[in-house]
Amino acid sequence: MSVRPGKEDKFSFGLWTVGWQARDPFGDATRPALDPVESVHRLAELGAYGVTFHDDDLIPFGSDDTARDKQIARFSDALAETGLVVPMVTTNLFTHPVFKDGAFTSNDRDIRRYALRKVMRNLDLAAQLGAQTFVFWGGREGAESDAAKDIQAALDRYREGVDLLAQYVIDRGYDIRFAIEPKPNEPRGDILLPTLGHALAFIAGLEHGDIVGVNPEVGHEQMAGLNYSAGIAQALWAGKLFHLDLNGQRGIKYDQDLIFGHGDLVNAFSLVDLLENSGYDGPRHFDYKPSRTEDITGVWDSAAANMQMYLLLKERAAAFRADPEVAEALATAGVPDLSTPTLAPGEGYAELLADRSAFEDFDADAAGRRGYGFVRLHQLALDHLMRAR
Ligand SMILES: [Mn+2]
Repeated sequence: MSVRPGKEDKFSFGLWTVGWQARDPFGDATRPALDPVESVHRLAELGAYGVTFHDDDLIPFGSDDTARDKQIARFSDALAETGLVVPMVTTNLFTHPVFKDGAFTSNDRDIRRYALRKVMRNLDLAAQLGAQTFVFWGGREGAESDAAKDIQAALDRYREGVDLLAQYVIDRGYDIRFAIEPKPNEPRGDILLPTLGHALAFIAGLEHGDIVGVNPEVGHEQMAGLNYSAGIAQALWAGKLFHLDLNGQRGIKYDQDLIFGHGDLVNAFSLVDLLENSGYDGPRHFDYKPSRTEDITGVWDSAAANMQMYLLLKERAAAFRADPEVAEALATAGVPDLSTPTLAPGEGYAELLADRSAFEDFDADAAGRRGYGFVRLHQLALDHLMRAR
């Protein structure tokens, strides 16, 4: 099959992904710095439609206004030349030592105020470049020891910060929505809003929660031992899937940031099957790291591999859904039946109580003997995934 991606596939990459110089806690950089302008051109050639960045990926921290404006102009020219768009922008609130105890939730009030100003400046840039999603990954919002952080106060400050920034976006008339990216740990020992579920609960308590959703990342949820595609389904159900970060992870360990599908392939299959049938029309954004062993050729090979994995899985998922035997297995499993409301139209608990067939005459033993055929259904999915059908 052809796996040549096109702009209609809506693949996007962070500048920090292909631009990662492969510095890790144990070793120095193995690759030279990449000019963001070159990344834009190479990603466009490979078939991506979008590029995303943290402020500091594009404009080195501490640049003066002249240098900042020049870099934004160079980047804008590259976007115009390639047709690449900027669907999402995010803020680096984690690299500089000032953020070592967090940004919105630092114990130091001056640092909290500085962080909000850094984000406001970056929101202006995001609006200027046409980004419609602004991601908040609070990697330093957390602690290593319980006594060091008053969690309830930290959540108050987190809410204060996000609501203030949302008010700023609303007052400026920016067409921007926020997406919170959960992660359980790394770099902090424990991070606030550690999972998708924590983030959804936090959003429900915001004043401006209507413009705040989530940006779940494959590896981050899997680092917590959670089922990513099931979490994405809940985010869709809540109307809160504003963006997502695709990559690969193998189990509960450090954040591997592997290529999409190079971790839990079966869950990646169910994710693509879900996304492609969900009506989600946002970017398919890759947040991965080219392995430290790769040279620059390997970097671009790895970028292409992410897109190839997605398109292969999309093709396999379509074949799965088109197979009449799968349709029959789904029916046997009762999957479509779950969409039928448990009560009939107009029924309430009084009618349910009056329905003897629901309880008094219900044969629980007979119903308990039913086989659902879930194993056969799952094997059919794996047959399609492995192209055995
Ligand atoms: Mn991410």
